[in-house]
This record gives sequence, structure tokens and C-alpha cells, in this order.
Amino acid sequence: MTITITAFERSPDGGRGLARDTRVRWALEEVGQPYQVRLVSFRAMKEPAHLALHPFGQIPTYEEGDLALFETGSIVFHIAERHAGLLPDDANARARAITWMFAALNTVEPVILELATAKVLEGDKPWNKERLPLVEDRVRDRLKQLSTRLGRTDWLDGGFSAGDLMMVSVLLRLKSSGILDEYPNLAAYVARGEARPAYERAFAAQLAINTGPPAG
Ligand code: GTB
Repeated sequence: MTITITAFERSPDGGRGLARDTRVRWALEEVGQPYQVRLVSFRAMKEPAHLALHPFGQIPTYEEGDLALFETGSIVFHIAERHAGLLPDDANARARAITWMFAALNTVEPVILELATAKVLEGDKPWNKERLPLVEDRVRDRLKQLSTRLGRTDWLDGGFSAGDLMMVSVLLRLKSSGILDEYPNLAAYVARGEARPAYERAFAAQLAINTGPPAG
């Protein structure tokens, strides 16, 4: 069955791979599933046809036959459940890998998004100079804990899993901030994720869209 995802017609990040379609592309590449991409403009995202797929008018979405999904956690979990390569066979190891997916999305990503908001949307506010260090420290608190848990291992729990895919995807947003480099094992962890051939293919595919001639 053909898989179709949606992505920004032009990502505001200019192809740095930070828009969330990249993690879905990465998951599909890891399991070897071909997919098509429907590009949507910011305006089209808020129109009824897209809102029927995504109630919050965002990308990415995922369509496969009768199934339409939104939310990258759900999409990557769906891919990982149906195809070998992203979740271990052992039931307990599988449950732990899924736990790491949730940890990435519910415990680590929120502080990173708060930092992005503080920098991008609140940078001109008079109180930003006082708030930004507090937000940065909340990011550091989480990274320190994650760094301690990862220790000297390559991945969070045994072999690479959907938990790592999600955690690396979330941490990538910090690359330009310099904060990630304060935790060398986390910086190396992210670099390991980026070096996976499946990630490289996913990154290249989104880059081609964002640097090529305009769609249409
Ligand atoms: N929780 C949802 C999920 O995981 O699927 C969040 C989806 C989401 O935030 N989608 C964003 C979107 O559609 C794109 S990825 N935004 C448009 C809107 O809400 O109107 C977020 C994103 C956007 C831009 C950058 N960037 O330029 O660096 C990075 C990440």
C-alpha cells in the first residue's frame, strides 16, 4: 500500500532537517518502506482538506490506504510496530524502547521547544534577558540526566530503536545552540544517529525539496 506523508512546501529552517517530517522519513528509511510526499503550503495546512487529516493544521501527516495519522509519535510508533527494524522482539525490551519514545516527546522535547520559543518568538521582549537563562538551565537539567543515563553506551537501551530515533530527532533541534556540546556523550549520540544511512537518506530527501526549484 502506498504511504504518503506531508511536509512543508518550504521549511522555515531552509532544509536543516528540523521540521518533523524528517523523523517520519527517517523511520520509513530505517524499515525500508518507500513513501511519497505531498508538499503543503502554510495556507493549505489550515484549509479543510488538510484539517481533515490533521485537526491542528500541521505537518507531517501519514496516509496508508484507509488509515490517516497525525502526530509524529503515533506515526513513528505505527511504522515501528508494522515493520521490523525499529523495535526489539523481546517484549520487555520493546516496552522500554517505547518508553524512550515517550520520554523524548514528553520529557525532553518540551524544554527544547520552550527554548526555541524563548529565542525565536520572545527574543524582542524586555523580560527575555532574564527568562532565557532560566529556560536554558531547564534544558541543561534534562540533558544532564539524559547524559548520565546514556553514559558510555551507543544507544539508550541496547541496540538502536525507535526510542533513539525519537530522542536524536528531538536533540537535533539543539545543535545550533551549543548547549548539546556541553554534554560530549550526547553530542556523539546525536552524531551517531545522523551518521546512520537511513537518516542520511531522509535528510537528503528533505534538503532536496527545500533547496530545489519551487514546487508546482
Ligand atoms: N506534536 C506534533 C508532531 O509531533 O507531529 C507537532 C507538529 C508540528 O509542530 N508541526 C509543525 C507545523 O506544522 C512543523 S514541525 N507547524 C505549522 C503550524 O503549526 O502552523 C515544527 C518545526 C517548524 C519549523 C522549524 N524550523 O524552522 O526550525 C522546526 C520545527
